[in-house]
Amino acid sequence: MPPVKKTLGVVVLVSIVVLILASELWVLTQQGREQILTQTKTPSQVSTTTTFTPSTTSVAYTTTPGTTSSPNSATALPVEEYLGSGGSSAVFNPADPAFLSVADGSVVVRLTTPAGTYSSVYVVVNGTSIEMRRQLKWSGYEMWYARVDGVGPFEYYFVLATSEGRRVYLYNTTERPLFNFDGVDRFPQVRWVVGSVGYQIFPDRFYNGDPTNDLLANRTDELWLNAFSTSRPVFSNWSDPITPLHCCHQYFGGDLKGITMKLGYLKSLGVDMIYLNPIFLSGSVHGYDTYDYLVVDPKYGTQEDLRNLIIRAHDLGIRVIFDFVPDHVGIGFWAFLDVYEKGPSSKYWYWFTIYKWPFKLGDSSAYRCWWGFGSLPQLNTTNPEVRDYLLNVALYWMDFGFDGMRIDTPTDLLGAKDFFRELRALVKSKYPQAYIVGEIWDLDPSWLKGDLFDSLMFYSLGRGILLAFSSGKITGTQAAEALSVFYASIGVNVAGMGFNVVDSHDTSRVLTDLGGGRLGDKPSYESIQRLKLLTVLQFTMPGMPVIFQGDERGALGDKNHFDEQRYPIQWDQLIPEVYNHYLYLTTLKHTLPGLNTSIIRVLYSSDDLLVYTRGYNDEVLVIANNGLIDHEVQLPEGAWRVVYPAGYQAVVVNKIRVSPLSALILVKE
Ligand SMILES: [Ca+2]
Repeated sequence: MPPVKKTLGVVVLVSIVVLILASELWVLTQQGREQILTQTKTPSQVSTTTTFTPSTTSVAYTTTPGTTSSPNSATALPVEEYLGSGGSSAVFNPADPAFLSVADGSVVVRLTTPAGTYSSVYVVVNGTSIEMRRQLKWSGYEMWYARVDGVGPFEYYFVLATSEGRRVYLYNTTERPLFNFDGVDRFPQVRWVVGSVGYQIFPDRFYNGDPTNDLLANRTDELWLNAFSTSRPVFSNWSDPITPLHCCHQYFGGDLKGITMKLGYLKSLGVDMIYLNPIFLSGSVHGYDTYDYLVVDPKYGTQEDLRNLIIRAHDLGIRVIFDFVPDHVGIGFWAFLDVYEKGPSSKYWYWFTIYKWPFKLGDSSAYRCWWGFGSLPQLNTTNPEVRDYLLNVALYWMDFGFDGMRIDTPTDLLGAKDFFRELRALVKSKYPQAYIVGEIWDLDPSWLKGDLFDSLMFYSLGRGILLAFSSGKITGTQAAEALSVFYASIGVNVAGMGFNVVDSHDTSRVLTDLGGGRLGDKPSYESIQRLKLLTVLQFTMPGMPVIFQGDERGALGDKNHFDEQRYPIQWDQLIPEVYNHYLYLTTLKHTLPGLNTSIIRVLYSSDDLLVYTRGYNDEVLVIANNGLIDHEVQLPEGAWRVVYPAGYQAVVVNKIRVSPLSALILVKE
């Protein structure tokens, strides 16, 4: 998107909102007595920036006296006592993927309880007790998970045990005391994402593989059409200085051939997926002002160039997703020009919302546009013709060979959720492993329930939590709490599909955010240490770390200075320490089995420390220190091998020291 539009918003820190769930929570005693366990005051996983609310249609834990005996009581734990009303509350809603999803090939069941109330929690599956593991903890609540092998129908209920030996049984309904999973995965995970490393490419600024197309942008640049602009596009050599038009109309000549030529570089870096900023005919450097959705922009090459890029990438095992911009177009969009010329007699009149005609191109008062920018007329996506057109565009490019799409500003669309529900159904029916990511900056789990997106661009994680911790703006304890809220709010399946960005074309580069300076500066030792800390976290979160082009080379760029972060990659400049660090992280991501799962457990935190494990058996342990002094950390039981920093390779037990502004990655021996 154009740079003007983005603000990170109020990111992350977390406040817990207690909401009242409509249903009541009941418990069935072994004698068949009916007791109100609690009027559920439901813990909800809500940050100040999410719109998450627990479903009010969740299961009511009711039962009728005498209708059934306690199922499986013989195989469950012995019942010693039952909690009466006012004892405690637990939250479970099997219709919400946050509580039940299929991840990494198994069903993951999760339950939220008040923190510290229960010493152990079991899910009893077809008569067999599986101990649940404490996964996350935040503001008085904790979340437990259990993995049920395979994906098939099963019946289950929960047993919650206190340290004094009391037991609480959690059942479904009066008529059907057992919960039932029917074996149908309604939100299948796009499994290839889980172990992948992503890379974002901003085509004009990546690599110039074909100088013959460099000036073609001159024919279509929006400034020639816009009656409200006197500027003209600028064409620059690869290392020329930034001009005030840098963000959007200063062209450097990068193209699709250039990307193809650099596929070897990307492969050796360990990239598994490329996200391409818009490549279709448009009037700007960024391409979010589409002129034709079905034409590859000549300044980037031909359709054959694109086909060649995708084929070559696939040959190397690299997937490619495109940037889909359904909300708005450019003033050079053919249907919009038809309206501009013909007025109400245009058959595309109702593709837009026109306030007055005739109008001048670029007049934001004449038609509905995106965030008031006259260069970006908004499409009327409540018009079925427009919807069909856009859906066919998405399918066209999927048929062409793309592996998924990143969707621009989805929340701004008219009739947004209806549109994206339709889009998902259409795309997934033909391409079940297509990856669909929405550009939503705050964590809004309502988009992640299985009917809309597989992931959001998780700025809320990468910048809201990880960058905030690495830059010292929040403590380890605040980070642990925020991470817990984040991962409690979304399904484990979604966590594994996370599109985990720490920066992009729309933000400053993280090395700049971490004190490394602006374009052309030499980043300080401390800023590089902080970058390493941040990226260890980014690469060891569930999901796919996505590198913004050049971050792996130590590039700098301040968004507030004409979007410096978009400056062309200077291929003769590289900070080896940074590049080698990224290279090592992609290797770890590919080789440590724990990082190829969707599960995280937050273990411990303090002012400076954040400690968590990855994998269903805690195969990987990460210890991060954002403080300026070193700390001794108690290790979980067993022997641990240090795999980061590289070359360390010691096996340690009991305790380990972690240096200031650094992280350790250990694997279970
Ligand atoms: Ca070129």
